[in-house]
Order: sequence, then structure tokens, then C-alpha cells
Amino acid sequence: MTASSQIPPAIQIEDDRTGVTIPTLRRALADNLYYVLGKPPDGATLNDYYLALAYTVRDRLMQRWMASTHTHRLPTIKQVIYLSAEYLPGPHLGNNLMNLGLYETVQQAVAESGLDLATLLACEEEPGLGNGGLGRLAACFMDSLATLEIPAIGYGIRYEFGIFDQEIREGWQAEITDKWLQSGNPWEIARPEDAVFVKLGGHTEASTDETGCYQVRWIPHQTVKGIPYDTPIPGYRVNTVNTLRLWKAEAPESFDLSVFNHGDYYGAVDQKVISENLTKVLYPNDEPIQGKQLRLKQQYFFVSCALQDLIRTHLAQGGRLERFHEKFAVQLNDTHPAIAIPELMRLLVDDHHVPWDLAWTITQQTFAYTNHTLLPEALEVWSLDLLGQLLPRHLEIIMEINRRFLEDVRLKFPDNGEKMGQLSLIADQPFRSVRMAYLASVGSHAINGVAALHSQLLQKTVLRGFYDLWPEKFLNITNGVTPRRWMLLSNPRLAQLITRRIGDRWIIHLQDLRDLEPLAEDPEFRAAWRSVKQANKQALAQRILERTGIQVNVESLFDVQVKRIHEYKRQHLNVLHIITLYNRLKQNPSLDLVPRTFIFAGKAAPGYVQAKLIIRLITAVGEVINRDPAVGDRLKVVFLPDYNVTNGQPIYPAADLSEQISTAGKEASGTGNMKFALNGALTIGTLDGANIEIREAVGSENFFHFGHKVEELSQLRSQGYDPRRYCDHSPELNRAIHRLESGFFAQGNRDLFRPLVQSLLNDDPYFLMADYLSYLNCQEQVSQAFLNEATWIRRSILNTARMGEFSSDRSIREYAHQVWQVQSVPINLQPYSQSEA
Ligand code: KOT
Repeated sequence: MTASSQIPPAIQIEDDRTGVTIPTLRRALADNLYYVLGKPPDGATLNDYYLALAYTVRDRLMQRWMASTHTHRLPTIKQVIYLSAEYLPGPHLGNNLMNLGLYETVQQAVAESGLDLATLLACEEEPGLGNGGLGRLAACFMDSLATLEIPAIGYGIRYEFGIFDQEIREGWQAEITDKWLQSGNPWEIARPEDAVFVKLGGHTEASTDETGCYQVRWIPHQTVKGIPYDTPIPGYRVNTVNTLRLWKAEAPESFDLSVFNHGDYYGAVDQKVISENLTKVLYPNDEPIQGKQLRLKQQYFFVSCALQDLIRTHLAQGGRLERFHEKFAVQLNDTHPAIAIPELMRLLVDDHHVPWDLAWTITQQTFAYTNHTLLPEALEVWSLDLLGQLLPRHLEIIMEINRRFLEDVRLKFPDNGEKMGQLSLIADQPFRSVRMAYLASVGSHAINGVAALHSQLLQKTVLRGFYDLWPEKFLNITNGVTPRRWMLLSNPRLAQLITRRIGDRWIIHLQDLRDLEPLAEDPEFRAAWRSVKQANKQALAQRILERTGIQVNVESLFDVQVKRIHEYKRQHLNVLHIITLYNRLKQNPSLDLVPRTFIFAGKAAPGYVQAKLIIRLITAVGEVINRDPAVGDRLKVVFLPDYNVTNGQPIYPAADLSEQISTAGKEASGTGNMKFALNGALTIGTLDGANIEIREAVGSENFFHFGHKVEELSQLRSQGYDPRRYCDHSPELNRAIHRLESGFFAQGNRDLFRPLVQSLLNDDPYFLMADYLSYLNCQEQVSQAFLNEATWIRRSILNTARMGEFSSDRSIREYAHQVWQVQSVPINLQPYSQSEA
């Protein structure tokens, strides 16, 4: 007998928390239902089953997650730290199943247990912890970081109430509070043992210690406790599982007690409420809320929690603070976390006694800053008054950073007092305030915009002075989207068709989609492509019917604009086109018009009156057109309520035409534009943001562009722009505007849309009137193109085939090499005890 044959065969006991066979998964589901949720199978709700399934999947992430966390902490491994006030990850269950490679098996296991996976997936409330593009980008980046096996932690705020749910009531937006945590969140794990304390308010005291060292002490007015909640972020078919660590504010217990001991029970409870208010709600504006103290508290709170967490783990691993920037590359997602710069200085200088100059070198080497907007109203400033009240020590540090910086400027540009005023981190007008974009620029070693045009404009306008000083700090990194969520998960029909023809490497190497190009000439492939699109349109039509009661024609052109509602995004230009088509039909009822279904979705900030009126305009125009028998099913206008990640997923795969019609120079990048083109929609767009690069990639013959360019608009502006002139020269524009003025879409109410009409006629800051004719002509070309089905499908295939560079994997590779200097770290899955040995 040989030695090996003496070893008894391993008994195959599949662990209920790791096994992935169908019987094991079924047992695990029942086990979690009973023992974790405390529900018998016959008394369980659908949500209980969803939760049990989520725990079953989470269990299967655990070994990879712990191995990743353990490996990523090693001092030799550099980690990306993404600081973002917003994240919009979308529902986790489907994505995690996909990334683990368990989708089909679990689908079957669930079916054999008498359940339907799609129904369980629909139970998940998505974490709406963001407003739009910036938060969604953070989520795509987290997916790509994990898929590329790059060690990363995303830090943010665990808002109890995320972005509001939107309902449409009598055509108007109504805001409903978001209750994402109400039925339990199976994906997060609270880590109270990792809590940190954050100081707020009070004053500082300077002193000289026994060695003659100058020291500052911050005596706060209030302290809050930050509790981290961790969510696993698995990569696609790799062992890496990164962490999204979100902080919740609580009152420190000691504080409660001291008040309680003085007999003021209600006072203690009050304090608890005040502390917990800090992370209660996401500010629902897409542009910042000037001067709101609570918002500044939120920003400082999560940033301080994050940096304290990093310093603590670094020191615990035997790391030295001089090497902090060799361990962590910290990315600032716009200026919302820019207070991290003085906070790291404070922690290093005041708490850890690092000399100022060394602390400043570490800080600059640690941070990099991404700018996401040039809109003047969105550039953050904090008044010195407010900052000084809430963060007195940080104000001192910012003033010292500014003093030293302006000293350098003075040496470089002697006798140029104007330059100092231009570059100062402190603005004097309209009130004394800190310019956060300047602070972020001075404290970072790299500054990037999010599309080529945007990066150029950033250098030429908002950050011009800094570009002149340090051109080498500036770069462009064009945004991208994750093909896992935005193709594989949301468009399974197209994903399967593609994989059948070119294999499945495109899921992680999106450039492989190029291999589809020759198939664009293949009639059989085109037919299959068309069937997929039709099936997706059919599915969306069904949802439209369920959500709005509107019946749409799936043979019509699906013309889609989904994004936040904002004047610069120009949903109302789209409406002017719709009204023009309607006018033509009314003038000539037998007109041979290419049938279209106009689909809109998007939330307006609750306080943004004009944006809410644009929603009312869309629904009002829809109400008239949709029920006009003279129109039939040639035109339909749909507003789909409550646009979010979940509701967006079935929209992109069903679109024929993607509307990307912002005023040139206003949309930093856009990412919806990428999701549409990747899913085979053709774009009608201005030369703005990433549209320019998309057009170059897909070919100008497969992209409908219109409108004035940035330079042409500046010229119009400098010549004295007169929007009324365009009405005088275009009878159709005149008629469309007149329809609005006359109250035709408002049951005769001439006042309803007056603010919109007045804005268009009097100043038209977003140049709708100037771009109208060009848009109209371009839409005519779209209609003609749609009539030729074979060439439309060919162009659709070519769009998908050529969108490979717009994967967020490509964006992340660029950040990794050009900004962070980080490498992939494959995760070894030895059992924990063995890897320790
Ligand atoms: C909001 C407030 C202040 C500063 C920036 C924003 C912001 C910018 N929020 N979302 N964005 C969008 O970010 C996306 C990701 O980079 C871009 O694609 C999009 O154009 C921005 O509008």
C-alpha cells in the first residue's frame, strides 16, 4: 500500500456558508431564513427571502473579503483611498451574483425552492447615497478597482435618508423620503470597535512646551462619534473584495452620561439627536448648498473619520507617518472632501508632532483632486465666519497654507500684486471665504478633469493661475462606466449575443468589442441585433405601461433623455422639438412622420423652481399629445418617475436615440452618454464633455452632432446675444414658443410656463434659441436615418463595437499609472490561519 492510499478520502462536507452546489445553496437559504432572520418558511415574506438570499451570497464573499482586507493592510502594499461624499452603487445582489459567477446556479437553486430570482432581486432598495453623475462614477470606479485587483477603500457618509424618491402628482414632481434602511441592509457590517471621535466648534489655545516647541490645542465645543459600516465590493471573477466604509454619526456615550448625571435626561437625548442629525440626510442638490453649516459638518465628519482610520491602521501595522503617502493614495472626488487637506495637516502637526514642512510634503504627495464641474454656482466656497466657528484650527491652518503659498507666488512673480489676489485661497467678494477648488489644487500633486474638453477648459478658466504655476500637475482622465453593470447585468440579451460571437473577454477587456466591427456587415448578425433591441424595447414598453398607463409603439423610434433635470442639460430644447413636430402634424394631419416615443426621466433638486417647471412642461406636453387622436401612435411623450440606478437599467438597452444636448462647455463629461452608446443607441449631441470623444471613437458618420461650439458661444456672448432674434428668423420656433405662451399646454393658463418662456426670450443663458434650428435639422437627419433599418442597425453595432475605451477599467488604469502609482495585488485564498503561519 502506498502512503497516499492510506489517507482516507476527504469527506465532502460542503459548508453551508461557502458551498456553491444547488443543494448547498438551498440549504443555506433555508438556514439563513430560520437562524439569521428567525422566520419559518411558511411565515416568511418575499423580503425575508430576499434577505436570506443576500446573506447566503454575502457568506460566499466573506473569505475573499477577509483575505483581501488582511493583504491590503500589509505595509508594503499601496492602497487607493477614494474620498467621496456620494456613492450610487445600485442594488448589490444581482451585481454580486454576477461577479462571483453564481448567477445561473443561484437562479436555479432559488427556482427549485419555489421562488423567482427576479422577484427577489426586485425587493432590494438601492442605496441612493448620491445625486447623479459624481456619485455613480464613484460606484463604477469601486467596481473597476476591485476587478483590476487594486487595493482600495471607498470612504463616505452613511446617510440615513438618501436621495428622495420621486413621484409625479398631477404632472408635478413630489418628493418622498427615501427609506433604504427600513427593511434592513444585509450588505453592511457595523464595526463599532473601529469608532473614532470627531471634534467640532470651540476654540484653539497656543502654547510653548517644555522643549520650546510651539503647539496648538483645539478645545472643541462638541464631539461626535463616527461608527463605520462596511460593505464588500467584489471584483468581477477575481478574489479581490474591496471595502466601502461609510460613517454614521452618533453621540459619544460619555456625553450622554454626564448630562444624565446632572439630571437633564431630555438634554442628553437632545444632544444625541443633534449628533445623529449629522448623517441623517443627503443634500439633494446637484450643485452645492452655499453656507449650510450641517453640510460642512458632514464633509468634515467623514473626512476626519477616514484620515483617523488610516493613520491608526498605518501605525498599528508598524508604518511610519513619514511614509504615509507611500502607503495611501487619496483621491478627492471634487472639493466636497477637500477639508481633508487641512485635516491631515492638523493630525500630523498637532496630534503627531510632525514638523510643518514635512507634513506639507506628505500631504501634497498623498492627495490628488478631480474636478467635476465648471459651473460657477457649483464651485464651493465656505465663508471664513462659518469655517472659523465650526473648525477654528482648520481656518488657522488654511491661512498658514495660504500665507506660505502666496509667499512662493510673490517670489515667482515679484511686483505682481494682482497675481496674489487672483491665486489667493481666500476670496474677498462677495464675502470673505475659502475657495475650495484652490485649496484642493494647492494641497494635491495631481489635478484632473473628467473629459478632454473639460480638462482643457479647467486649465484655461477656473484653474488657469494654477496651470500657469504647475502645468505638470494637470492631466485629463476621461470618465468611463463599468461594463459589468451597464451591459452584462442590465442588457443580458445583448451580452449573450456578443459573447456567442466574440467570446466573453470583452467583459474585462472592453476593447475586444472591436471584434464586432466585421459583423456589422453580416445580415444574420444584424437581424439578431435587431431582435435584441426589439425585445428590450418591448420590455421597457411594458414598464412604461405599468408605471404611467401610456401605451407606446415599439416600432417607433425610442428617443431618450434621462439624467438630472437642469437648465444646462436642456430637456426643454428637446420639448421645443416635440412641440414643433406636433405643430407640423396639426398643420398637416396626413404628414408622413417617423413615429417617435420621447422618454424622459430625472429628478429636479427640490428647491430648483425652473427645473421642476421643466418636469411639468414635459408632462403637460405629454398630456395633450398622448391623447390627441389626430396624433395616433406617431408621437408619444413619457415621463418615467423616480430615475435611479435600478430604474435606469432597463432604459439604456431599449434606446434607439440618446439625447446628449447640453450647452457646449457646461457638461463636464457625462456618463449616461457612454451607457447609451455602449448599448447600441445612436447619439444626437452637442460638442460637449465626453460627447466629443465618443464621436471620435464611433465615427462622425455614426453620431448626430449639432449646435454651437464653445468658442462660437463665447463669440455670440461677446457680440451681445439676443435670443429673440432667433424667433424672428424661424417661424417654427416662433410657433413653438407661442404654443407655450398661449397656455395651450396648460388648459389655457398663460402664467404656468411664463417663467420658462421669459427666461428663453430675455437672456437664454443656455443658448436654446441659438441651437434650435441646428437641433431641428439634425433631428430630421435622425428620422431619415431611422427609416433605413439596415444601415441604422449597422451604425448601432458600430457604436457598441467602438465604445471599448469608455470602460471605467480604462479610467482606473490611467489613475493607477498616472496619479496613484499603484499596482494590482492578486489575492491568495489560503485559509486565514495558513496565510498567517
Ligand atoms: C456637484 C456639486 C459640486 C461639484 C460637482 C458636482 C457634480 C458634477 N455632480 N455631478 N457632477 C457630474 O459628474 C460626472 C462625473 O464626472 C460628470 O460626468 C458630469 O458631467 C457632472 O455633471
